[in-house]
Amino acid sequence: MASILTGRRNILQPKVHRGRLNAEGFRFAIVASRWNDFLTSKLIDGAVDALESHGVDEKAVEIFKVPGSFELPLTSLKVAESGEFDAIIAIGVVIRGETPHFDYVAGEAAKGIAQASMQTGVPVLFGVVTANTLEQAINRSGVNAGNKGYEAAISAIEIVNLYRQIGAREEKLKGKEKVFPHVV
Ligand code: INI
Repeated sequence: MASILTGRRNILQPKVHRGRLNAEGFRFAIVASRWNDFLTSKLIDGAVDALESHGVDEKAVEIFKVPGSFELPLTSLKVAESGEFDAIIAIGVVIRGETPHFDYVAGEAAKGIAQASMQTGVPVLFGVVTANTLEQAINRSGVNAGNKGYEAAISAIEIVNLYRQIGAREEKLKGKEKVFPHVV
């Protein structure tokens, strides 16, 4: 790491924890909205491509379809609560230009997906395209370049590996004295 003061390499080199990109042995669920299906199907393809190319086992991926992005949070919560999956990739497309209630649908999807994750401890990745125009949505759905489903799946792989590492550290620390609480 470089110092922002001197530009030289810091003497202090903290240990960095980062999840590897290996999907082998993990189980993933994709919860996908059917609204704007011509785009969400591309996002699903992107997510499946990412998982496949990073070694996910056959039969370790399942897809749950919902009518719209508004239904993503509760479905993701239920799937997370099943305890069958290491991570969930929530997929949807919400377009402002075509959605008078864009803010409600997009806002609730984002808030609810985060809540599902926090409530269960199962990572739920945000693979929802929120765009002002159809053109923007197309550009983020891998029809031309870039695919939010692919990106969310890569993040899912990284984060399950990181949590596995954190879990392994916790196991190792069991019985050892921790640095907190500071007040006795
Ligand atoms: N759902 C979406 O995923 N994207 C949209 O752009 C959208 N629009 O345009 O309204 C949308 N609406 C449906 C919504 O998510 C629910 O399925 C519906 O309101 C029933 O609860």
